[in-house]
Amino acid sequence: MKLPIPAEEQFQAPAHHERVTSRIGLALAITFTTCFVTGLISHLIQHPPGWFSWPSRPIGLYRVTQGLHVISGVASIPLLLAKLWSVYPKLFGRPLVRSLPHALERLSILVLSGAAFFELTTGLLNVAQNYPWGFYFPQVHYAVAWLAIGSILVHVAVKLPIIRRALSRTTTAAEAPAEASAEGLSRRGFLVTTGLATGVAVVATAGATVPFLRGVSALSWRSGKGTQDLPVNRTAAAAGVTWSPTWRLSVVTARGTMKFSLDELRALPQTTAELPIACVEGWSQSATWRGISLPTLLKAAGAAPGTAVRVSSSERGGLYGVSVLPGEHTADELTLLALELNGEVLAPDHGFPCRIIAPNRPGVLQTKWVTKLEAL
Ligand SMILES: Nc1nc2c(c(=O)[nH]1)N[C@H]1C(S)=C(S)[C@@H](COP(=O)(O)O)O[C@H]1N2
Ligand SMILES: [Mo]
Repeated sequence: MKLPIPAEEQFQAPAHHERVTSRIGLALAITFTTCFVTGLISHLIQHPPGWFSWPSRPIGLYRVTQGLHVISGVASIPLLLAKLWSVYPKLFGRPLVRSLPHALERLSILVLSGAAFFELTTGLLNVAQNYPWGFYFPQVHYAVAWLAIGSILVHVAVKLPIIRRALSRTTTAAEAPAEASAEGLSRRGFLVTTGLATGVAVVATAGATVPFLRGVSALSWRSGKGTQDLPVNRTAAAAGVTWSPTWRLSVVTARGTMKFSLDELRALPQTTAELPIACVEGWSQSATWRGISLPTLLKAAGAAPGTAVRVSSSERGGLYGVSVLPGEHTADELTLLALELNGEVLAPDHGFPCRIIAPNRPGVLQTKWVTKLEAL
């Protein structure tokens, strides 16, 4: 039996009109670009090339860029679905391949949809801390982002004449009656529905990073809850770390290695600061930290503030047991080797006996269970 395949021209619903496609495309271009740029920033901070430096102030900037990354990614999901719905009759266009440029255009759309879909699903699963794949998420998510943005640029360039025409406001007299008599959801109706779905998706997740939305964010993960009023990303048990009274902090400088017991650290001048943890996975939360500022500690050990420092933890085998504090951060009085959180001694899950907490840094670099600092 042969199934009747409809021709492209037979899809008459207003949702498939090029003006709808272009409007949603424009919204998608904005959310995707925001997502790409903020993602790139996050990647550069975590893997800084020589030319890149990230300031330690304002303290909450990364909280904003990474919050935007997750929110714009979430907003892109309903927009992408609506866009695909709006253009899917094109998939029925025949003949399948008309010319070489046409074939390339179809291929680029395949790459574009695949890459965009991959980015949004892996990103969302990462936010939900669900890792059903065997690859190292950040690298693949980063590589495919370039594929997505590249194919978007090609796509926009190819479609520019149509986009121009569709976004110019005048409705021709010939079009107006067709729009008025169209059955089902009108163009406006489809756009409004898409906008609402996007708004709901954003509000349902944004509470993870925007405090006043917490009450309405049904899908907001782990904000507000947790030991000492702060979410825990990796517990001491999961990291396999234990502590004994013989513990010492090693500070390695050009002058040699100095060792500090916990009591000796407590005897150094302490600084209190209100700083957020801004997890790359999207949640962020502010807390009150108390400990030794890095400039103070470096001076006590005989090194100059502003020297880059490698931070190692007692965690073995984890991906986040080591980080590097660049000079911008070791010179900042608000970069702390924290001993206390919200007025109490650090809980084991938050990094007892001491952890790094620095302004304007991804959470993943706020190393817990610190045992060694090396001036580089
Ligand atoms: N040693 C070590 N430090 C770590 C981690 C880790 O897995 N191991 N996770 C990091 C991540 S991803 C985040 S978001 C913060 C969370 O800190 P918290 O668990 O105290 O909220 O700790 C960071 N410090
Ligand atoms: Mo994190």
